[in-house]
Amino acid sequence: MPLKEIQKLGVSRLQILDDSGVADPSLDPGLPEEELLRIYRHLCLGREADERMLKLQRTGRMGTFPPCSGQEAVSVGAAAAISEKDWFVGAFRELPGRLMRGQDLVQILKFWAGYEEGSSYSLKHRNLPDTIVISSHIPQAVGIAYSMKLRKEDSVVLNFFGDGATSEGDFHEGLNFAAVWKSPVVFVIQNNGWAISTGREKQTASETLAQKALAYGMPGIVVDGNDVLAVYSAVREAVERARRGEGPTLIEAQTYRMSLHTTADDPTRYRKEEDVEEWRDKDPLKRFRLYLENRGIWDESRQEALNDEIRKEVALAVESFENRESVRPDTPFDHVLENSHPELERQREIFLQNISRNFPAEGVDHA
Ligand SMILES: Cc1ncc(C[n+]2csc(CCOP(=O)(O)OP(=O)(O)O)c2C)c(N)n1
Repeated sequence: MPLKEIQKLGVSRLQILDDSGVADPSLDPGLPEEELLRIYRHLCLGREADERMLKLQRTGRMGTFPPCSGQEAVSVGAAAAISEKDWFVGAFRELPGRLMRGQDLVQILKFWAGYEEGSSYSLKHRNLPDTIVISSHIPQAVGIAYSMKLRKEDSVVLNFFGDGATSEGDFHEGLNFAAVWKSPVVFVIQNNGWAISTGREKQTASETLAQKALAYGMPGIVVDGNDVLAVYSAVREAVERARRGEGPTLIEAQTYRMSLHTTADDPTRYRKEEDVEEWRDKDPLKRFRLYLENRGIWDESRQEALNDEIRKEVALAVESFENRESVRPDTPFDHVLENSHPELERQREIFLQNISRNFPAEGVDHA
């Protein structure tokens, strides 16, 4: 009996802007000028904040953090494609998108400096905090999306994670349920080529990460992750699909981690400088700036004005962060459960005693 092909599985790749910033006219999403400039502003703001945080960490004024330089177009393009009623469930390399979603930079600085206040925030903007435990937020994103569906809210969840996260159990469980429940969620893989020092090809034999979608019964697409218009368009289409009740989509945004995994990492131990150089020419900021210039809505003087404005904005946030009131070291105990608990209070007491014993000079205020 002859073999009959019963399924055709295809994965496409979307790119709209070429390296010189020229858009394919048949694919250009035709965004209004104001929105194009808002997108560019957040790409630049994200870069400035990221570079500033690296300097703060290097001078001992902030804790370990994961830089996102080079990956700005993914979270900004995706954030531009959702609205205020939608949820933003990021991992930890979405700083520019978080800023676009109205998250306060001072709070982000506190988070990476290890202050509990950095994690305790209202869900007014519908952004969830950074997640360090890889892929643990995927089932949560699916749960939020499913609850939106049950409540008949017209809201979609945008969920980011790295290429390494697609090898974790939570990814598979999350995607499986999302598809079965037709949850309105858009999964965006920030495929930056590396999971710390593990290269993409060492952790999965899949030719693309987007093809993993097909196993779960949802569409998967690859986009050029350094092309902000391509990311925007792919997410926009997936969001519209989700709003129509047609369920989730998996988007693989191909980008590159130009910087360190975290400030505790030394990438020269495991990757070639030539690879990094090759990607430098594909800088998402450079490419989008050329696009704006080609359209006649950007020039050097506007760039200088923007640089000035952004530098001031970031400097103000840093100043406010550095002038913060000191916080009680036991604040994490306030947030473990909704209400306090005798065992938790006992542990809090032991913790405070240990601090007093080990750091008497700090003069910890137990009040
Ligand atoms: C469950 C879990 N396992 C291991 C780690 C340690 N860890 C931190 S980041 C990282 C790599 C993540 O790679 P990827 O998902 O590609 O995201 P990227 O860091 O490249 O943005 C690992 C293994 C962790 N945080 N959580």
